Amino acid sequence: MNTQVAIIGGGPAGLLLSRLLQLNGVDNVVLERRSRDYVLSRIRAGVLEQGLVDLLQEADVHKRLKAEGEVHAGFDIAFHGEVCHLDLAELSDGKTVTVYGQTEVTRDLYDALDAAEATVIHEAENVALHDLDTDNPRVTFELNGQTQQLSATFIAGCDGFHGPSRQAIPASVREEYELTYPFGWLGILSETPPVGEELIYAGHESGFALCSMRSRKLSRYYVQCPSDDDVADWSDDRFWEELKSRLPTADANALVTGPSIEKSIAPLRSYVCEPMSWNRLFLAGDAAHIVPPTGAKGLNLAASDVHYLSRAFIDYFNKGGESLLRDYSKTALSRVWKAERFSWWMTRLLHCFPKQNNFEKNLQSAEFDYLQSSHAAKVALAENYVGLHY
Ligand code: RFL
Ligand code: PHB
Repeated sequence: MNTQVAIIGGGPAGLLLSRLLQLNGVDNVVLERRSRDYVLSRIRAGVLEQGLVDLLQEADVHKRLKAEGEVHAGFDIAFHGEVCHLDLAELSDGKTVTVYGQTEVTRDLYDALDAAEATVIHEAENVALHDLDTDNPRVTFELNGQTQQLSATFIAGCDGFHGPSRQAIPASVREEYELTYPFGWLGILSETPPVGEELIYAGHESGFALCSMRSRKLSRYYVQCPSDDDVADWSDDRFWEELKSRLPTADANALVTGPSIEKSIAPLRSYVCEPMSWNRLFLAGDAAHIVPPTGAKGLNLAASDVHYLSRAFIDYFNKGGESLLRDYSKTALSRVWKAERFSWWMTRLLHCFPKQNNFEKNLQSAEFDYLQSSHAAKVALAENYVGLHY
């Protein structure tokens, strides 16, 4: 098999890249390790920046998003019971975010790719990258027990944090920057109406909590927990009790509880790999970087990478331009580091750090007081939350 761009990974980054390339006449093949049902069963992000919404419109996969997605013009940050409202629209010249599940974005992309008869190969096992520093890079994989080969002009590594693409950059070239946090997020999905119209991020002495949603009937809630906690130890009752104890009283009283339909623990990590490209290989999304979910930036960063990378491939194949590909890593990393900074800042503001001393606790309180009292601080938060321009 031969193609112009071999895309490893059929998550949101890989599928969106495939769709944008296909609409611009660039031939590509997606290789995904999992089944489609498995990919569509993963509950992940929920908050889309306007930049991603625009990109989904460009990819012509926006109709359901426009009909079912909820535009949010603000959210609350609570700290030890005090509430600060962020009017995103007022603070950022009318910009907003859209609440629409990553699972639905993925489903819409699959539907569009199917309709266009794009090649997405599922359950491709033992994917391996070869000859990246030659003009003829290749990917080998196993499908139904048979070894197959895909030759391409370029390879796009969109295979998430645990995929093989990043590892194909020699260790002598790769710089890795990493912070791990001594806690995770326990998340549940429940068929209950959300506690309010907008998201609530809450910092509390026993830990962070987040009230989010997928629709008017489906809620998504998170509580900070020790990273080695076992999800089996968290009954629904224990979860609801913990969540309530961390929310401002009015929100705790308004909370509608019910059985969870999904429950999982995600570790928190900040990570960047530099460079994001090496010879014929280009990384995008979680394959190159991870942010803690506090700022809702992971999926949105995957989207901005795909924006830069799709333009670079299209320019190369349709006009012979090489400069966008050459500059891809530098261009993408400049936005990545700003999102890393913001996600780290919001995580530090709202979480309980086990070894935090009183000085650090007072700094956290001062940070929240400053946010509450300063228009400039609110503008800075809003500018980052709605997403920096790309
Ligand atoms: P993905 O989604 O991990 O997709 C990578 C795909 O590659 C496949 N793969 C392979 N394929 C072939 N061969 C191999 N050897 C392979 N190894 C892996 C995988 O099966 C998968 O299908 O990465 P991508 O596309 O870069 O997308 C990134 C986003 O998924 C991620 O950043 C977000 O979900 C992060 N995130 C959030 N981001 C936001 O922008 N807003 C949010 O509100 C938000 N909330 C979240 C989140 C992530 C969370 N977790 C679970 C860490 C909330 C949570 C709880
Ligand atoms: C979610 O709805 O899953 C969600 C929302 C906001 C975040 C993280 C996750 O910051």
